[in-house]
Amino acid sequence: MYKNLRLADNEVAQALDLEIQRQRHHLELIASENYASVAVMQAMGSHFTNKYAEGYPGRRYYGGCMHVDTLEDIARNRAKELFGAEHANVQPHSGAQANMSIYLAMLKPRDVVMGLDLAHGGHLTHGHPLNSSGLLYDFKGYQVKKDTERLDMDEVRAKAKEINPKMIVVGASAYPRIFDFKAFRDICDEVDALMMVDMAHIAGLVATGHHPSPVPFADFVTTTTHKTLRGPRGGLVLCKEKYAKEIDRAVFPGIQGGPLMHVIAAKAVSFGEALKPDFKAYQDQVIRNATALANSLQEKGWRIVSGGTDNHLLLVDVFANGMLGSEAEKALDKAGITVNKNGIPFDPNPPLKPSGIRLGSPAVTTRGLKEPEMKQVGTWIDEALRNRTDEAVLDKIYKEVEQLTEKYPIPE
Ligand code: DSN
Repeated sequence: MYKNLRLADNEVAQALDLEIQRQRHHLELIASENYASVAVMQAMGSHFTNKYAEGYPGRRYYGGCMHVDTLEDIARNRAKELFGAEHANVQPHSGAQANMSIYLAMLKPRDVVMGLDLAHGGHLTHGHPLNSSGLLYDFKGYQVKKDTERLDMDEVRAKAKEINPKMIVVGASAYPRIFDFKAFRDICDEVDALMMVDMAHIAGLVATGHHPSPVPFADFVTTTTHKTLRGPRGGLVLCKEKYAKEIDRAVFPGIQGGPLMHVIAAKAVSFGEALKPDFKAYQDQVIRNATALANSLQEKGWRIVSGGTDNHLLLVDVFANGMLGSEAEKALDKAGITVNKNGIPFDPNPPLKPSGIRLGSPAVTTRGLKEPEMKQVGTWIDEALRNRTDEAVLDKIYKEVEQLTEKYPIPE
């Protein structure tokens, strides 16, 4: 696929070769990553790269937009069909920009907004003090309950009544349970707040009905397109038709200039893939695999935050077994298993040396792993973490991981 790049620029090609080797031979358990199909990657590396197209189909600031107009309409229509949405904007370059466009369209600086605390599974763009969301708006965090490590809707309601937000942001980067979107809608109605759902992590599961959809309940839904949805890196906004003009204006010219038409092409391809029946089977396996991994680790004495998972990810409290998430991440890297350290709710440790690791099944499921292999992955994780300073054990696991990955190729 990259023959011409190799001829043109060997330095970059060599870095790419090494990355392809890494992707082939490591087990990718980062919950927000996936392997896009060759068709998605080809669309992203296509001649659409060359076109400027500020504006929207039929209303561009440049000539020569007839074919990108067709393309953007295909992408918007597929996104609407996939999620049953009234309006779609496929131009956000990322999830962060998708979120920012909603805030820009609907809020004024210092407006009060509620979002799930980052330390409880939320996201930087849901009000972290160093992110523009936290700098511009007065975000108040809500949290999971200490004993269950799950959201308690009575607590969320009480908090909403206390602070009277203009908007409630729902969604997470590290929450392994189902969101009750109807309960959030009811609370928003009770306090007269707008409801925004950032479904980035679960978008693929929502597309196939494996997680309830926020679309009927929320005023605005944002997502990335590269996580469980398995498309190119990028963002997407869905909203009710009555907000379409304000949202489109916020994306362009509000926060972006020219759209990345090559990425929009790849989004269109991935939405087309997600509309096919085998995507449903894939999401089904994503959940089965996350559950199998959680069970395998639980059986070996690892504490899983909230007791398990309903979706594609799980949080393991490695501190309960005497190590930091950062130490666990490093040891697993040496064993060929890629994860990220992650805070857990009410974490006694700091963010760079937190108590947990986050594991996800989307990428390995794309490769074809099923429950028996996930059980084996759990065994390797257990062995690597218990022998985290023993290079010989980590090296032995690395070789076993490599053998397994040979049997499950990545798309290329
Ligand atoms: N940082 C991404 C994740 O890993 O969940 C979300 O932006």
